[in-house]
Amino acid sequence: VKLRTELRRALEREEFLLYYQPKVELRTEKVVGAEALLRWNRGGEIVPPIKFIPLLEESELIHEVGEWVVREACRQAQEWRSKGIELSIAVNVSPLQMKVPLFAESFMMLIFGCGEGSGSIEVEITESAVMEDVERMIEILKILTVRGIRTYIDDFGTGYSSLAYLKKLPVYALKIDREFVKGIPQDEDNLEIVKATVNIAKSFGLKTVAEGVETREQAEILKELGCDYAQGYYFGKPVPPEEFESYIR
Ligand code: G
Ligand code: G
Ligand code: MN
Ligand code: NA
Repeated sequence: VKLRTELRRALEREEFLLYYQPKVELRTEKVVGAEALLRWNRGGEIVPPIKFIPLLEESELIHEVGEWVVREACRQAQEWRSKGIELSIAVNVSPLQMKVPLFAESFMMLIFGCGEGSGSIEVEITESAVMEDVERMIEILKILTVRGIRTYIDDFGTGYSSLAYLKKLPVYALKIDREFVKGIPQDEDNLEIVKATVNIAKSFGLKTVAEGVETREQAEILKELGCDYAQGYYFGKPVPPEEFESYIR
């Protein structure tokens, strides 16, 4: 209603912005990438995505905003590269965006149109989005993978994928939902879930990213379990690009 009109204006007035959260390689403790997370600067108040992404999705604006996210991530990757900061940037893609015919082809054209080769932009798709239409998602993921885009299954463990599909999914990595990382190592159930997920991923040749890592102890344990990457407040919260840059330096 009113908020919807405001959101359309927000796009025109360039009130959307991307925050960045570091992704760390556990083995080396190096920041290898960043996840781009959408925010809305509504007259100085920073609005989180849960407050407006559902509205963008209802109003079809998600397509335009989704394109803006990719172009902005490309621009940021180029700016950072020119400053000697080499990072991959992962963007989140709504299941509605992927329902558009030729999504993968359009996505690649968008990136190349920004003068960005593949390799620096990555894609995150939630497990539940994948499970909505597995066969189509496999085709999309195949195209992105062949073109050199690393793809991630987000919120893994919450979306009921079957092992049969997991074997067929052409993705780079599973992002273990932070619900399962919470409370480890004291939470033994979660610890077992994380262990099992890392091992299943390994047997299918997939990398793993642990989300929601909040302590040094958790980072150490995940590394010992063979988890490849981690994100979470222990390494860094999502922050505006300038802050991310000073964090990297
Ligand atoms: O930044 P925060 O942790 O509040 O993000 C909450 C959720 O919002 C994330 O899990 C992510 O799935 C979603 N989200 C963040 N940015 C984007 C975006 O650019 N596009 C889409 N579709 N979802 C996003
Ligand atoms: O679902 P997705 O992973 O895309 O969204 C990330 C969300 O999780 C963001 O809203 C971010 O603020 C939040 N987040 C990231 N790291 C942590 C963490 O270590 N602890 C908690 N509680 N939330 C986190
Ligand atoms: Mn994500
Ligand atoms: Na998540």
